[in-house]
Amino acid sequence: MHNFVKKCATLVGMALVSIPLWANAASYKAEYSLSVVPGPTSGWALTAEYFTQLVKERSNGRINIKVYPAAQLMSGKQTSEFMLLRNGAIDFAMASTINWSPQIKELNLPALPFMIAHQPDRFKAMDAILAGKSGKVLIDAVEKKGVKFIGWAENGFRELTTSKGPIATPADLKGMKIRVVGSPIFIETFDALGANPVNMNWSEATTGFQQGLVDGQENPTNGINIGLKIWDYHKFTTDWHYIIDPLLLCANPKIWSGFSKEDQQLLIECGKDSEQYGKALSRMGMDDGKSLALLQKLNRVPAYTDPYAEMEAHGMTVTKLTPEQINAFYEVTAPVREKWTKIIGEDLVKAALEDMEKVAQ
Ligand code: X2X
Repeated sequence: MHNFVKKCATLVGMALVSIPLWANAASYKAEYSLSVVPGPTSGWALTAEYFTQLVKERSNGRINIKVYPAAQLMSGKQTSEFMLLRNGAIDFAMASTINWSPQIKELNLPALPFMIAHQPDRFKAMDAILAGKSGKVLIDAVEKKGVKFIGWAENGFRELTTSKGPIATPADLKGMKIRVVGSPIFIETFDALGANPVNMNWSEATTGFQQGLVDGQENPTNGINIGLKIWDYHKFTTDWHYIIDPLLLCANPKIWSGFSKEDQQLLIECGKDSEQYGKALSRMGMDDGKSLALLQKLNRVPAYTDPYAEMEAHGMTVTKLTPEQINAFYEVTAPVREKWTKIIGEDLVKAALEDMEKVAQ
């Protein structure tokens, strides 16, 4: 009898808990879209897939999000992603600060050439920005422009790959055609380096590499270059860490406010876990082993574990710049940092330098 009463009480309790969930689920979309610019083999798309899997599992299938890689939702035009998310044509995006920087000037901060590369530990410096005062300014700037910020992830530090090389000094880059994203700071940075920047959407870039329209490009090693088999086009890579693009996981505000408070919290928690996974994918083989250990724990280790050995095994020459060599690039790009510090906001750049200072030994 006692057991029977207990069972009834549990059933009643379950019903009480479940009713609001059913009520909410009824107003949810059967499927939400999530935009990603590069293709499905990128660390970025894998991070987005991981996020949607976590959300599906933890919501017991109530929230279904489908990843649309390869800039499908904006016909390849990556710098229009922000507007499409804001106006509701896209529900969620895991987006690069680079692609949104034409609309949100503060997002040029991590693209200030060699600013983070110049720090003693670039990963710690990036994390300090995201967790610090300057990160808060970035989030506020994004939200003020009309989308809901959920969390960070990482495409990675962008390294140079070229068909001619090796590149170890600014002089080596002279006159080389380098594909860049259509965001003005890139054109100015590569101009300052003496190169010949060519603005091209990522959707057309691989064909451009194949046809030799450009001599090089810049993208993260783990995040993009290895998945793309960049060695089919470029046999040289230079580790110069010149900028990084953190990824912003965001939602259209109407879509966001359609979720219950509990589900909003669930999405934020899934975002935090996918940030850890995405950063580990981006940093694997480049840190003290922490990233690989996390990927092993998650049982999600890529087919290779040493990115440099992987590239060399495919015939690439890897040039890892010393801090002194990076400094030469840092000096040449000083005018770009000066000009863009004014555009981004002097207070924001100062806050970022202070955030990074706190973790520099
Ligand atoms: O276009 C690029 O280089 C990429 C894929 O990294 C971005 O979307 C910023």
